[in-house]
Amino acid sequence: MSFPIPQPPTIPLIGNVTLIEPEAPNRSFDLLAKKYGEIYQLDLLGEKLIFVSSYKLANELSDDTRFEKRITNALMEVRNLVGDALFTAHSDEPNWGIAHRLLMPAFGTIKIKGMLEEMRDISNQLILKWERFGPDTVIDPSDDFTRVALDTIAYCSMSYRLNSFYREGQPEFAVAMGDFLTESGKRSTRPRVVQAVMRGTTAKYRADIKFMRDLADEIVSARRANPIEKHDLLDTMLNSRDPKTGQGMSEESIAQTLLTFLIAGHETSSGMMTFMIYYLLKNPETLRKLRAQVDEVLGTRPIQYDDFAKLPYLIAVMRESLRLYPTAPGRVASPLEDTTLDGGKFAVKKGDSILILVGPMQRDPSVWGNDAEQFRPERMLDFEALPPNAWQPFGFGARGCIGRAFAWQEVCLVMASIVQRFDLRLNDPSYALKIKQTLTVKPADLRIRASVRSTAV
Ligand code: MNH
Repeated sequence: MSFPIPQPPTIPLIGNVTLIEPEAPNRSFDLLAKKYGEIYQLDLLGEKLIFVSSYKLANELSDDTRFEKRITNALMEVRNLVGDALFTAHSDEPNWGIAHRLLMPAFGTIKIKGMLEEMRDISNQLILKWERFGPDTVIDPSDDFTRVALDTIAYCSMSYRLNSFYREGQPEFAVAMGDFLTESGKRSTRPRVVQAVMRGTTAKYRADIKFMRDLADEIVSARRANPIEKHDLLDTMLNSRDPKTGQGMSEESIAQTLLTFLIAGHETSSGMMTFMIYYLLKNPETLRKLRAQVDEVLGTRPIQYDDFAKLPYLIAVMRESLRLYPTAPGRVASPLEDTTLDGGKFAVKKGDSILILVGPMQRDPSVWGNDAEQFRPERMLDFEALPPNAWQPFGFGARGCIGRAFAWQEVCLVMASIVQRFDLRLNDPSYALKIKQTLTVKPADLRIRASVRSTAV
């Protein structure tokens, strides 16, 4: 006997769409999970979307013999820029397999280790900027982490300098990208009739797409014409072949994949670092312990690759931040056949979209205990003891994050360097966490001050 999946009352034609805050859909989804429980469904403009927020159900959905990733809503719109490149590919699109097999080795730990000095080049730009600003300047960490993340991925993947630290405001490219992602999200919740009359918005959306595509095409063709010595990701894409089919990637596909790295690799990492700053400043004891470890391992010398493994408390802080706020807050699993969840309790159909709310899932008290809502990095020190799929901020299986080792090294480097170098404080000690959502989530309006440590060892 299966139970109906709970659903709030609907309005004809538009369904449940009025329940969703357009500026912060995930907050609405999370609140609805509190009200309707571990599984509920919504009708969003005629499309059914099922939401899951318990560990038990999310773990069951983490089985790629029964479920596959499905591209819905905002990700469908992101295809307007990047088509079938890795992140937004439908599971059966051949370009996904080609790019995946060709690029997996290039994102392995050895290759990422080789990018450390390039990452440091960018990280040092942030450190220098904060040093020169001194304690009297109010810093927007989210803004500077976005500069770091975007410049790092552009420099490491295609040896291209965005030079975001050398400009007033964000570079034109970063603005176009941010506007494009925000608008992609909004388009996916907008009725067609409304969309049709928003000509100005659509024209701007098209112009942003063209601007970014032109830049990516230019970078690819310039490299084709003038090869360089370095084996960066762009070089891998231009010159390797898929071991299975023997096919290379087309120039269009390469340009779309470069843009995908920029999309997938900047807000997620920058949001993560911003959450870490927030949690460290709200938990002085954690910051004190972290700094003690950083001082002990590094002293005043620059961090090296081998140091990462000697900083388990930093890793624990990273994991705990991503547990409470996974910056990519959801992923969609879709049944390969009609099936049931929880031993026959809920019936779901082939092709249904089931959105896993990763934040609520990673706060499930059945896994994390009664203090699940609290920031406590100590719980991550025994990471291997966690049940399978309980911590899943990088997604699952073959469609999980390809850039995980990249992001991990980048965040370790930047955060260790900051803690080593600066005393930090909140500009407004009473700051209360507010979330800003685009495709990803991050703290809104967080401001800090940084002074070079007087007590540095
Ligand atoms: Mn990343 C997929 C989270 C950093 C490139 N990434 C995913 C998914 C999650 C994710 C979750 C799966 C999404 C889904 O199922 O729909 N990614 C993160 C987080 C960080 C991150 C939390 C940083 C913190 N990602 C990066 C970086 C890069 C990158 C850095 C690039 C250098 N991610 C990708 C790509 C995919 C992806 C590409 C798509 C993989 C695929 O479908 O084959």
